[in-house]
Amino acid sequence: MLGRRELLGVATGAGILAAGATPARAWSLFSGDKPPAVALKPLTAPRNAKYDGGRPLTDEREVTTYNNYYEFGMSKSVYDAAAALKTDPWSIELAGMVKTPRTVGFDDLMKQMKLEERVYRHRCVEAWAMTVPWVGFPLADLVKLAEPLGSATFVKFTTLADPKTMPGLRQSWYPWPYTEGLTMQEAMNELTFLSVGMYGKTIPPQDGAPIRLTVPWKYGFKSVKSIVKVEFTDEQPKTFWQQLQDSEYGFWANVNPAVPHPRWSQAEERLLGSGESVPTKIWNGYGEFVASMYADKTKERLFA
Ligand SMILES: Nc1nc2c(c(=O)[nH]1)N[C@H]1C(S)=C(S)[C@@H](COP(=O)(O)O)O[C@H]1N2
Ligand SMILES: [Mo]
Repeated sequence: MLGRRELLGVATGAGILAAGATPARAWSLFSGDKPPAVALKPLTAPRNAKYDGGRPLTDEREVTTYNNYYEFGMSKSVYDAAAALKTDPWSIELAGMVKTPRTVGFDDLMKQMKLEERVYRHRCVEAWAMTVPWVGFPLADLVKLAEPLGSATFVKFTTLADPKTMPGLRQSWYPWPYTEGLTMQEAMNELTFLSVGMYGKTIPPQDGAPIRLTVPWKYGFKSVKSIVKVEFTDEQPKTFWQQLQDSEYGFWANVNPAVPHPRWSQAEERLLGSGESVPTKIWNGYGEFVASMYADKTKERLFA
């Protein structure tokens, strides 16, 4: 048996680490076949005009047919495989340093949250970008519901890991389940959003149904999909991508065009759909909302 580290070496050598795969590739892989008909429900909410994508919306078809969702495979065409994701019933565990650990049903949660629509830009570490109208609610509202203890300083998120429906879990060198984390301060930031819909409908499986994080000033891998657990802790969580390759995909992962990925430039990004290249902005252009959170973190590797 190869050790985990050696297996990882093999995986990297073969270019399997997709967040690290070469960004030069076809931008629209949609070949004209119809994506599978997963029943999506209409889900609309008043648009909050404070958050303006600043770019034309990306075509819905591009957003729903060009994905990163490793649990369903390493390619961008996972929409077919992801149709197997079972989202009903769904529940989320509120765990760790909270007043009362408990599990909340997704439908029950939806009754308690006030939904709004926000258009956000998304910047993948692989240097592609999209602009999406999300429907959801601030993560801060869920944090309030969870009643964390004052001593909690981080929030850890976990994606469903179901070997029956997720063929990617057979790639045993990946540290499943997919996890991500934020500081409590980041979690309470007004931009930090939990999305339950997009383009006026519930989120399709491949984009992270039924509920995903949306943190637009960070590289896309921070936006963890299909969340089953939200855990409060006083230790910085070790994330999925950090466990794979901390030097390339760190905890902070804030967007910065001046800090190249070890294997490619982050100066520009390619817009899904048009394929146009545009300059990347620091904090993905959201500095007015988030930069102040990092003013005192001068010793941290904030941008990769
Ligand atoms: N559970 C899980 N969440 C995930 C990923 C993943 O593979 N698994 N990929 C991440 C990456 S790298 C990106 S860019 C976005 C992509 O979201 P999209 O497919 O909806 O565009 O999801 C993020 N969340
Ligand atoms: Mo990504």
